[in-house]
Amino acid sequence: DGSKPVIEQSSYVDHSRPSGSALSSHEIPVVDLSKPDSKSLIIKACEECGFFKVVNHGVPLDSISRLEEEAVKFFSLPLPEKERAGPPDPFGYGNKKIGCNGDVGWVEYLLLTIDPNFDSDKLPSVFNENPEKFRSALGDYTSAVRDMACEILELMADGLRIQQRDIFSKLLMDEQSDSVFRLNHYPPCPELQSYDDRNMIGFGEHTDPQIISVLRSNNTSGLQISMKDGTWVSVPPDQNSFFINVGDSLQVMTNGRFRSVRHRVLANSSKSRLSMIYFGGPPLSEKIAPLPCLMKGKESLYKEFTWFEYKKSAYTTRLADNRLEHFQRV
Ligand code: GA4
Repeated sequence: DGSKPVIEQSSYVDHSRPSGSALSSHEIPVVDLSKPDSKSLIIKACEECGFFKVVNHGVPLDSISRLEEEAVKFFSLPLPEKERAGPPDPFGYGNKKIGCNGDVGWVEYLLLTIDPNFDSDKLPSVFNENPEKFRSALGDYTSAVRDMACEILELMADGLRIQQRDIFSKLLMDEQSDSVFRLNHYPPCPELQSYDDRNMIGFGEHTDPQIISVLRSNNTSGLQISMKDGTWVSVPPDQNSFFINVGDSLQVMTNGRFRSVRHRVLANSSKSRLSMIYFGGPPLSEKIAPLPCLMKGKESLYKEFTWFEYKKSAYTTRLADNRLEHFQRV
């Protein structure tokens, strides 16, 4: 039918003015990975924002565009075909429903594992014409992005004066690492134009449970982050850069020194937004607790838990809930 969603790729100027304070990009910390000051800028950004933009990231542009092309192709399929790849339990296609506790958004998505040992027969058989092409684009992209995430995590460890440089990155490199990958497609929401309330939710506010998240989107706005004082700041889109989120697990490991950032995505009235996010998580059996070398006589703010326990508890919550509350010492 004629209602196939059209996804804009990489090549237009975004004139939309999303709601939320229209602050310019200098509010968002920017880290140039090729500069020697990147380490201190990363620490500052993680403490103040829990969020920053990365330029000169070293991820081959070709690996980004190949995966983007596959994602565009997938989301352009007729709905019944996409639905054959669902529901996302835990991997597969989802539409509007997020998680299983009643959250909804103006979004469709694919949740995927990046574990190469995962039996691909258990994966949705959507990429029927050329599953290999999709798998290889996904594999190339996720390994390049994981390497960049590890470089950043090592700069963090260094910047925090932790002896063991790979204390965080080794968790992502572990064969058992519980990392996931997500492709989100936010179709244009035409009804928005007729309302003054331009706050239609694409993806509701939340923090990411993992250690670190690496996001790349096309040139459509929508992403907002919550500052310490609770104000929402719109993140100007930049298809050539990556955005890093501190996750709940890293907040715990730094005993609250780094901030797990609340963020959300607002729907756009005219442009399609496509984002790809790598969520770097530890092995399920990993104990998540403040690193002793960061405590310096201070008390732990958190009860000890494994990533498995945290994840299990997370899946009983609503998107906007404070998932760490349950693990805080009082
Ligand atoms: C938020 C971060 C990742 O997208 C995700 C999400 C997960 C899901 O979509 O299934 C959750 C959400 C996320 C946190 C709370 C639970 C689980 C939906 C939800 C309501 C894949 C993740 O790991 O946690």
